[in-house]
Parts: sequence; structure tokens; C-alpha cells
Amino acid sequence: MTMDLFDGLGGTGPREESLGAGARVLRGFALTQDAELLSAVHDVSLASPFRHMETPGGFRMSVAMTNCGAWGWVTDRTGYRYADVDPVQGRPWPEMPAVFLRLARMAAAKAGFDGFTPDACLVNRYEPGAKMSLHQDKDERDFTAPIVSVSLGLPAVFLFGGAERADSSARVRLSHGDVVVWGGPARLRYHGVMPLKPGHHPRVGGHRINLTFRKAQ
Ligand code: MD6
Ligand code: FE
Repeated sequence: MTMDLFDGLGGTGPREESLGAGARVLRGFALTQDAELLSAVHDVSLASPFRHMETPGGFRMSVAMTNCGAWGWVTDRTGYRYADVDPVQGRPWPEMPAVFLRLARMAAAKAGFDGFTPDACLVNRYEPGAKMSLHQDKDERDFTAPIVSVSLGLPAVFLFGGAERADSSARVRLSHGDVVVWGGPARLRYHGVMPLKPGHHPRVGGHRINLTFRKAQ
């Protein structure tokens, strides 16, 4: 028999939820390391500050972003791509903190994706009102590796769609410490984030941080 350590503690519901084949929410998976993760986010943002990037269509993204690891996801008027140099700082992105790498590997393995070695971590910061429109993550070189997504701070409503933009989306509330892993048959599903509601999180304050780990190259 397997025992979930958290079953029955505070009626928080199941600790793992399937979002269909290849996609899982690991509730609270990052909780025990939240302080280290947040301190590492701060360090990353000192080396490569959060910035609002521009879409190819000329819109300023409401989510502020930075990156760490060998490759960083960027967008500007010329398109979306992975870059090995921070275009604002003119030097490589900060190294991926060990605590990030460890967490991403453990979460992937827990969801059935052994051997995940991310070379890119996009750090998203949502202020109230910030949102992410429905999109696919398809700028990576191969889609065999999963994506690991960590939520910290204010809760958000995550939209999980299907293979086509017009498919209906499930709404999933992601709270501080929740981790979503998705790959295999789910790798190219559409997804997005509803506008963030204002609030205060005791450890993070008035915003939400999302770490998205990927194998870009
Ligand atoms: C966010 N996440 O949660 C944005 N993409 O702030 C993503 O765009 C995302 O969470 C691919 C897989 C998981 C994700
Ligand atoms: Fe995404």
C-alpha cells in the first residue's frame, strides 16, 4: 500500500491531479523549498532584471520575465526564440540555481519523466491584472522532454486547453508551491493564465511568480 504523507491533513484535497494523459498537478510539491526558491529568484533578478518584453506584433507583455540557465526565452519585434545572451544585459543569463534544477528533476520524475535535464528556466512575474493568453510552448527543439512549471505567491487560474486553440479549456487554480508537469501526449496543449486577482501572499507579497523549466536545445 502506498501512503500519501499529506492525506487527511487539513482537507486540502488530493495532492496529485491528472489533467489528462501526460499532464499532472503536484499540489504543494515545492512548498518545503519555497524560501530557497524565492531567494534564488531574487538573485537571478539582480543579475538579469525582470522586464516586459515586446511581442512580434508590437504588444508589451503584461507578465514581466527573466531567465536563468544556458538558454533564455525571449520575444521582440523579430519573433520568439531562445537566446544564450540576455539582450538587456549583453551577457549570458545567470546560471540555473541548484535548488531549481533539483526541484525540476524531482517533479518530472514524480510525474513519470525520468532524466529531465532542463537547460532553460523562464521566470514569470505577474502583478494584479497580468495574464497570459492561450498559447503552445513550441519554440523548443524537441518535444520529447516535459515542461515543469512551479507556482509561487498569489494564486492564479490556469487554463488547460487541448491540441487546437478553439478546444475548450479546463480551469485549474494554482497556489503557492503547486507544480505542474506536462509532456508526452500533452506537450503541445494550449494553455494560459487568467488575469491575476489582487491580494497579499505572506511570503511573496502582491504578485505571483512562475518558474517554467524546459529543455530548449
Ligand atoms: C504560468 N505557464 O503559469 C505560465 N507553459 O505563469 C506556462 O506558460 C506554461 O505553466 C507550459 C507548461 C506549463 C506552464
Ligand atoms: Fe507556456
